[in-house]
Amino acid sequence: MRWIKAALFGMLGGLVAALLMTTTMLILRYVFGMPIPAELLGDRIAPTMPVNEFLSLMARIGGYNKLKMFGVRSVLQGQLGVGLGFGLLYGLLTEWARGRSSDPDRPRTPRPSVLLVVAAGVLAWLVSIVGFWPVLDTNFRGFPTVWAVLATMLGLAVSYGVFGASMVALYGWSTSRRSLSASATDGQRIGRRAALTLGVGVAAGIVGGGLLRRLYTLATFSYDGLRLRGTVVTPITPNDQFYCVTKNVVDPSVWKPVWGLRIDGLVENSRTYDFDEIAAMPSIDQETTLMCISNGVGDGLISNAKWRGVPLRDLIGQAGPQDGVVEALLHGADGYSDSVAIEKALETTTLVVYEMNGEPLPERHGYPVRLIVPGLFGEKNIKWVTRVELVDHDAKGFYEQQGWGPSFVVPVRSRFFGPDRSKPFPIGQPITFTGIAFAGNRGISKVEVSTDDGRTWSEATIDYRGGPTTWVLWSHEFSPEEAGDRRAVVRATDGAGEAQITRYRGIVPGGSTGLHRVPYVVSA
Ligand SMILES: Nc1nc2c(c(=O)[nH]1)N[C@H]1C(S)=C(S)[C@@H](COP(=O)(O)O)O[C@H]1N2
Ligand SMILES: [Mo]
Repeated sequence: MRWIKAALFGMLGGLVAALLMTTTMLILRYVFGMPIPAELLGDRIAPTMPVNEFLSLMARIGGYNKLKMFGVRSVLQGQLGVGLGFGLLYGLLTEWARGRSSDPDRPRTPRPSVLLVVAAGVLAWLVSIVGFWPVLDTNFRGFPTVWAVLATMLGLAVSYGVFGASMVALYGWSTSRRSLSASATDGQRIGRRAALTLGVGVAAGIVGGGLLRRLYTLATFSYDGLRLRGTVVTPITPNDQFYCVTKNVVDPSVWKPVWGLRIDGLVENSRTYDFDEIAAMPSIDQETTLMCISNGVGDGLISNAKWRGVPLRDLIGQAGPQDGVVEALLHGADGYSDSVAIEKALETTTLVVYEMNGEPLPERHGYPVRLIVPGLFGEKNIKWVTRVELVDHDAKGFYEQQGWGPSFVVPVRSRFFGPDRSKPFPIGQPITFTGIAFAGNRGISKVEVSTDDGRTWSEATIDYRGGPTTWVLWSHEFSPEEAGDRRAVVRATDGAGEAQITRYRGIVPGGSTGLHRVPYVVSA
C-alpha cells in the first residue's frame, strides 16, 4: 500500500509540476519572447533533415502547418510524460529513503531526493544548452544576440527550477509523515491532499491552456504560405496580400526599444545599431520583387513592394571588414539564419529596410527591420534581422543545410494571371492574356506568348516595368480564329539576354524551371 501511494503521489506530483513548468515556459514565451523547448527542438532538427525527407514528412503529415502543430504538441506531451515518469521515480526513491532514515520524524524530503532533483535539473539544463546551442540566440522580442542567449538559458533554468521545486513541495506536502499511514482520518487527509494537488494542476492547466490558445491565435497558421491567386495582378502588391513564408509557429513580435542590429565577426569595430540610428541614416527607396525558392511554375509565392532602408554596405563599411571575409552570415530574432557572399552583401541594392509600401514593416514581414537581397531567392531576405556576422568560410543557412541550392540565384520566370479562363472565349473576339515575368536583379528584356501551345510566338507588351530588381507586368491580345481546346505558353528573356529555361524542373533543390502553360477553350 505504501509503495502504491508513493507511486501514485509521485506521478501526480510530477504531472502537476510538469504542468506548472510548462505554464511558466508559456508565460516567459508570451511576455519575453523566450523560445520554448518545442520551438528550439524544431529549429534544431529541421535544418538537419535532408530536403526530400523534410518535404515528404510534411506531405505525409499534411503540410507545414500540421507539421508545426504536430511538433509542438509532441514536445508538450513529452514534457508531461517525462514529468509523470520522473514523479514516479521521485516518489519511490523518497519512500525508500524515508524508510531507511533513522530520523524518527521521517524527513519530508530526504537527502537522496534532493540530490535526484538537483542532479536531474542541472543535467536537463546542461543537455538543453548543448543540444540547443546553435539556436539559443532565438528571442521573439528581438533582444540582441548575447542577451537573447542569456535570456534563453535563464528561461530554461527558471522553468526546470519550477519543475524541481514544485515536485519537491507537492510530494513532500501531500505525503508528509502520517499521511501515508492507514487510519481512517489519515485516509481522508490523503484524499484532501490529492484533491488539492490536482487543483493546483487544474489551475496551472487553465492558465497554460489559456496562454496556448492565445498563442494559437497569434500563430502563423493563417498566413504562412499565403500566395498571389486569381486573374488580376497589380504592379505593387498590397502589404496584406504580399506572399508570406516563415519557419515559425508564432512569428516574432519585436519590441523596437530592445531590438538592435549587431554587425560583428571579422570586423575592426563591431557595433550594434538601434532602430533610430538606422532610421536617421540617408535612406533609399527601392522597388524589389521577392520570390520563394518553393514557388513552383505558375504558383504565387512571389510579390513586389517598395522598400525603404539603408544599404547594408554602409553599416558594414562603418564596422570595417577585415581581410579574408568570405560571407555575411545573417541572423534573425527567430533563430533563422542564412548567408550571402560578401560581394553580394556589399552591393548597393542590398538593403536593410524598415518600410514596406510607405508603412512600417508589418510584423509578419520582419518588423522592425529586414534584409532585401535582390537577385536571390526569398530565403536570403532575412526578416526580424538582429545580426550580420562576417565570416571567413561558406556558412550554411537554415534551409541550405537541408540541401537546397547550392545556387540561390533566381532564374528567369514568367507566368499567366489573366484572363479568367474558366469559360470558353467566343471565336473572333479578342482575348487579353496578362501576367508577370521576373529575373531576380537582372531585369526583363522580352516576354513572348504563344497561343498555340508553343508553335508560334509573339512578343507581349510590357505594361509595367519597375526596374532591374522587379518583375514586369505584360499583356498580349489576340483574336482566335479556330474553335477548340487550346493552350497558351509564356516565356521571357532577362536583361542580360539569357532566355528562360524551358526544361521542367521541380522546386528541389534549386527552384523550379520550365514554362507556364495554360489551357483555354474557344467556342464557335
Ligand atoms: N527570420 C526569418 N527570415 C526569413 C524566413 C524565416 O522563416 N525567418 N523565411 C524566409 C523565406 S523562405 C522567404 S521565401 C522569405 C519570405 O518573406 P515574406 O514572408 O516577407 O514574403 O523570408 C525569408 N526570411
Ligand atoms: Mo522561401
